[in-house]
Amino acid sequence: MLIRIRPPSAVQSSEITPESTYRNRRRFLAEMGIGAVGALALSSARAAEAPKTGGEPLKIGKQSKLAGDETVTPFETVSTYNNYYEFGTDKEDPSRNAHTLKTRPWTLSVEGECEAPAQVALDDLLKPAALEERIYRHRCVEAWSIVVPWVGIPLGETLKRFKPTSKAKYVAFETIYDKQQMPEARWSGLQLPYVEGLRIDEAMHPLAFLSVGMYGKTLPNQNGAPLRLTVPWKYGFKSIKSIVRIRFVEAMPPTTWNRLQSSEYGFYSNVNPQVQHPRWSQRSERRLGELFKRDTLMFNGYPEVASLYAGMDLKKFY
Ligand SMILES: Nc1nc2c(c(=O)[nH]1)N[C@H]1C(S)=C(S)[C@@H](COP(=O)(O)O)O[C@H]1N2
Ligand SMILES: [Mo]
Repeated sequence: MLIRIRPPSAVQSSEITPESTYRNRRRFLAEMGIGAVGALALSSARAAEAPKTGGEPLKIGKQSKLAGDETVTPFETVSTYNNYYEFGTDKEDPSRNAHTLKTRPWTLSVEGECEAPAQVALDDLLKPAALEERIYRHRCVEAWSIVVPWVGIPLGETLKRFKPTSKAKYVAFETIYDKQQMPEARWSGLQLPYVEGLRIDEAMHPLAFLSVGMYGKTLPNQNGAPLRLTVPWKYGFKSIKSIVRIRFVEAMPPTTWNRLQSSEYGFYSNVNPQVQHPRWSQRSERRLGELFKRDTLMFNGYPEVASLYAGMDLKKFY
């Protein structure tokens, strides 16, 4: 998002040929109008370059369309245009590299200011609650947006099971960090593990969601398998991927992009067309797959969260 630190040796001549072949083949197929299915049938080599991960069907109890009539972005786009810096800084890197992440078994540690801290296996976290599908708009600070049918569980109800105390004013989240499984991470330019945070009332808001799947199936690794945060009224970087730790805390926790450049990335990071960013317009956005820009909406079109910020100067608390 901000910087790309890559030593010259990171681009080896051995990599250049397959990379350009890959791009050319994609462009060729796109120009021929051959869709994803045709492309895969045509070229098993391409499948090896862009591994598809995740993908076990999930049982869905309840469905909510929370993006109006807006068209769902194709799975092919959402699973190949990603930010997941631990697997590379180019949009196509995570879909090619994230297969090295081992997502089973997975344990989530819930700690800090709560009466019932626990280490929970992912399956146990999911058992009591029926899985929901929620179609949300999702906007990156880089001025692109997508509409995704996520599958998961409400964040607030899940957190309540661990009985946060009155000292729990914020919730801190942490991504797995394993250099062996994430060999590209050393070039990310980020201090890792990736961390994010919400104020407790934001985390308890019914729109805040923990996703375990999308498009009816378990998450591809590049989209944050096996468990990622989804907060649709905030910029994409708040939606931390592959979460291993959740901590209830009294003080505002650090967040990865704020640590890197606090003038550009605040703690709140609510989608707000009135607060400008030095490098990307926050007034409008391009929905991936669409030609014309759309106006960016306050709170990304989720005005029901406005009461969380009553009386706050959102230009100051960006
Ligand atoms: N661990 C981790 N989580 C992350 C990121 C990252 O680099 N590492 N990128 C963030 C950013 S900038 C965005 S826009 C979203 C992208 O989510 P998506 O790939 O599912 O669309 O993931 C967020 N979560
Ligand atoms: Mo982003």
